[in-house]
Amino acid sequence: MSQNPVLQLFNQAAPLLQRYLSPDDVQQAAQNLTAKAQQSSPVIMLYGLFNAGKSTLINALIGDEVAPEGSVPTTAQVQAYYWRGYQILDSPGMDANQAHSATTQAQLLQSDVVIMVLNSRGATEEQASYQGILQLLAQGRQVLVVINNTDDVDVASGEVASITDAVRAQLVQQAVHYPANVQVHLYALPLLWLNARAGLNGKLQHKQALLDYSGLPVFERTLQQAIERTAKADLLRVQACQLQPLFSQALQGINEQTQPSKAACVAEQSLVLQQQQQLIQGQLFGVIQQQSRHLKPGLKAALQQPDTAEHYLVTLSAELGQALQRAFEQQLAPLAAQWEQAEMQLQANNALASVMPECDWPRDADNLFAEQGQLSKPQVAELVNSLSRQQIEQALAVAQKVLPNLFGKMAKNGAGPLADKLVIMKASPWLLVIQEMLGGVWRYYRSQQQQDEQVAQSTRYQQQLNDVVEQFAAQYSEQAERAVNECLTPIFANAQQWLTQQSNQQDTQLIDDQQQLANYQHQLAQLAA
Ligand SMILES: Nc1nc2c(ncn2[C@@H]2O[C@H](COP(=O)(O)OP(=O)(O)OP(=O)(O)O)[C@@H](O)[C@H]2O)c(=O)[nH]1
Ligand SMILES: [Mg+2]
Repeated sequence: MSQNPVLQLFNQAAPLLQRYLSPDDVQQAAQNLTAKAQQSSPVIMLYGLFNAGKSTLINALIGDEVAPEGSVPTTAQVQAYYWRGYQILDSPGMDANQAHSATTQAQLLQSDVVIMVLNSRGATEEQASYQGILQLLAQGRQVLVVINNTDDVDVASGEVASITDAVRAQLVQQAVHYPANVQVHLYALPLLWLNARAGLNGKLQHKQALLDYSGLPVFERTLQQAIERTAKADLLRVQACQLQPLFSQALQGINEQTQPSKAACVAEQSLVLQQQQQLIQGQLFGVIQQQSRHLKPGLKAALQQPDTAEHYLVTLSAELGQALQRAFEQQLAPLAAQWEQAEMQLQANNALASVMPECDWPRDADNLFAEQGQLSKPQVAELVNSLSRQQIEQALAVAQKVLPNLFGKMAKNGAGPLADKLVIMKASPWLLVIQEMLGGVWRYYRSQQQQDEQVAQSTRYQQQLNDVVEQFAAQYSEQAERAVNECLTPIFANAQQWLTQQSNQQDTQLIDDQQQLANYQHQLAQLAA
């Protein structure tokens, strides 16, 4: 059995087929092939609508009333008989009922010579039978068409010839929808008239004239020839033909998962991420600009009231930081939902298992997607905390450059210790940066005041105070925007990178399978040729 090259090829391809087809389909094909590989002579099957006379024809061939006949749907399952040593199968009418037709179709795949029985009364209108015939021819199967029951037609007026011509014309007309080889097979297709009942009676009553009239002897010769044409090599070829749709189906399954649908899906998600990043950034920058505008009058008033200034600065810094955090939180919530949706879409596409990047940020994906997609405070804090020491140092360096007066003192001590402090505390770097900056403003103001009490009351000092407030507002905007970017960029960059990685990984596997399957398909086509 393992010598059978079709079976061998199938066994090789089976693990791959299973990845893209239902287990039932693959198992069914395996069973059919194994059964077929064990068979040494062709199987003949009678096929057609109910009441066509299939069972009567079996009886006529055998010369005995072995198969039950009837004017209602009679044959309920495929039944095997023997004619000249060959297995001949009677089948339920293909239109009888769903269960019966399913049995018939399954058995049809296993048969090598198919006798399509048409009832002379409706022969010119049997669309389903024509389709069946053309499909069988497309599979390279031996087919004989029988128009049965001459009792119902007017032989003398030439009705036999006109029905035959009409049936053949219908077949030729519909064959244009099938591969070119079908039309070639069609010209050689035997289309015979028969009176099965007369044939049976002729045999039973030993009446040669009746037998000759029935057309049975001609039919039997034609059948014998068809069987002889079905050599062993043909049996193998039929098996290979039967397997071809299964391979094509699997290849289609792979194609569905690869370009363009999956690539389009990944590209779509990538675009969604980009848009989301821009949107969130824009919203947060809006918040920052608003904050920066509003803080100026209060800050200026506060710096002129030494008693309450310190308290005001602490409150202001906390409020600014918290407002920004809230905005960030609000903006990230839809993002979480978006990612969840992206994940679902990609899963539906069977391409990716999960869209959450396995990266440092966010460190805990499950936490990020807490119930109802809401972000909790600690989760946002974690995002914010991811500002690196380097990033904080950069922020301080900028602050020193833009506000040399405010951060002049710090320059002497060096930015390092302050950065260390921020990194260690990490409760909320934005808050701390803001506090530190406001502290700088405060320290500057105090030192100016101590150096020259009079100057503090002067116009020049008022001017300086304005400058400080303006500078602080500008510096705050720049710092906060930078912090927002530094938080958002890695989140999105990681998500994008992860998407690409997953997509490439999947593609490699799919492309390998695709090539392998195409290779198997080529081998199968050679066996089917
Ligand atoms: N007069 C005449 N009657 C026929 C002929 N062939 C079949 N019949 C009758 O037509 C009826 C249906 O025949 P069956 O052989 O049972 O038809 P079938 O195709 O097997 O039908 P199902 O098993 O139901 O699918 C029976 O009553 C047969 O006796 C024929 O050539 N001449
Ligand atoms: Mg029957």
